[in-house]
Amino acid sequence: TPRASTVTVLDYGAGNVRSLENAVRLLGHDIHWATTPADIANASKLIFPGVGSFGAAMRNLESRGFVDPLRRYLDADRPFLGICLGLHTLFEASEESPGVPGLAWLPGTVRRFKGGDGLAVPHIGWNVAQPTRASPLLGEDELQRYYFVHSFCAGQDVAARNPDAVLATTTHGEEYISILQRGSVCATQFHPEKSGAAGIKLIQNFLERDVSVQVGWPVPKGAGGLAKRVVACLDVRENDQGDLVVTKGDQYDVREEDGGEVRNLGKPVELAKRYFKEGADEVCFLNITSFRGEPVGETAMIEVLERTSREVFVPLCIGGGIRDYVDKDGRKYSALDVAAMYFRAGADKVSLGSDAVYAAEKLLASGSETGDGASSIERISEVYGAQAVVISVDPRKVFVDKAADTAHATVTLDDGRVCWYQCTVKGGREGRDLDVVQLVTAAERLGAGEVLLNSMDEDGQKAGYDLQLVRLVKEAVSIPVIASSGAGRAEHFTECFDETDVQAALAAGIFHRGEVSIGEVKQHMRGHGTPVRIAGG
Ligand code: 1PR
Repeated sequence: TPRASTVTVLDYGAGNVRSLENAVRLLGHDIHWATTPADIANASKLIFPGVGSFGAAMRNLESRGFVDPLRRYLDADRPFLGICLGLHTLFEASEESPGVPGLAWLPGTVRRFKGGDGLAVPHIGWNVAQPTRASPLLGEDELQRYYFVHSFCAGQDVAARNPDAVLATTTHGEEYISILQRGSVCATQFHPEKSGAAGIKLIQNFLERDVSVQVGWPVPKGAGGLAKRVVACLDVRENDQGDLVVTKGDQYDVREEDGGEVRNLGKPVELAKRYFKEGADEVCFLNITSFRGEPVGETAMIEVLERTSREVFVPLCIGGGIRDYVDKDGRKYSALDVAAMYFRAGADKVSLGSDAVYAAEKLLASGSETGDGASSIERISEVYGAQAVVISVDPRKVFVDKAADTAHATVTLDDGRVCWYQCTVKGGREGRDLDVVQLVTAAERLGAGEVLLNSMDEDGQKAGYDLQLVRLVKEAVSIPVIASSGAGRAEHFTECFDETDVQAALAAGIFHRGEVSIGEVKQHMRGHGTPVRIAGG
């Protein structure tokens, strides 16, 4: 029987549970992985971090004989914390997997976000959970922002049928249940293990308190809505001595003047930790020379992820080298195998650069609206969900005399010149006959959940984001877009958020060189009235 300080976790191997494990261990508790129905019956505290799809989660519970013991556990009002799908499965059904019955501990059906009106779905990012009452689960804290990533929610109809179980609601176009609690059974739509100090606190409250006790603390109130995210990006590669370093290019050239040494701006794990402490909403690692080597041989990147996820409790994205390949011994790896390895190591999302370009080209050549299921975007998205698949776009301007000279989508710059944005592969080394709009729309159709939009022209220039490029891409898709390349001052972030609808802005050089800190960017955003998450307050 697990000790009191041991929490039992239901895992079925689909996605990143490492961060949850790391959060529990950070708090000084042990984890017991449930493998048999008896493990559930014997648990003193149970966490169900649902990942994947509703149908897959329920099938998995069925096949392990977990459904009845779980229902008995819930009916006995024993301490339970469901996360994300772990909240959805408490209901009768979900539109995500029609016909699949849930645990039906509460009545209602989980539905897809209505979307529309420029509302990005999936709902990705830091949003406010507005409590409806006080609970030891939340403590006496101020209103908090937590990290959400989902396309389905328990909406108002479900809330109306279960008023006593709604502990907090969040709004993304519509209001829905973001924290559920009845007695000792709790569930969050967001990921507390990815929600910085606020999320760790919630997990601690669940583990160390009797959350079913009635308390009369004041209930905080405030404005909700999705915060604009500030993302720190670390371009990682080996230097000439063979050490993994964070480097930074000038229009993608990462060597010192005249082809000298690879610029070294620090160690990946140390920098990621610093950015987490400063309040980064997300950390992105790009393995920028992976196309040269064998991705599965890149054990150093895996170690970086494993070490980072022990101390950094915000979403981690990794890109570079996620594609099918054959190693020197003739062994085949799929892009899905490579991605799976990174998810196991602590990544929440993977980003695809070159491979997304090839997949888009293939889709366009086929003349079909939908893919054949074979591309890396489709396969990873099917198993891990669209929100786990980012495409990283590396465009550069190609000038033409007039728009009619090219079949590609063009923009007219302030100086009157006309250009289109050409997609490149292999870290910008090779241009393709594909423009950014073609790439992002095809990738969205294939199942990508987010766009990381770089600019080869603006990279490292510190002159601000290419707002025309950002608008062009943002208007072409409904998935979230992260603007990247060119940030030189805090004002560039607010300018980008004012003038485009992007959900996030990323920077690298200014953070690495300490010219502007993430804290300064966020204070500036707050002063400017841009919705922002200020870590710890
Ligand atoms: O093609 O799937 O193997 O992925 C390769 C990945 O590596 C892509 O995501 C590609 O963007 C990235 N990459 C390849 N070469 C470089 C390079 O710089 N030589 N880096 C590179 C991309 C751009 C951003 C940078 C922003 C912000 N670097 O990551 O952080 O431009 O910089 P700034 O704030 O300093 O202006 P695959």
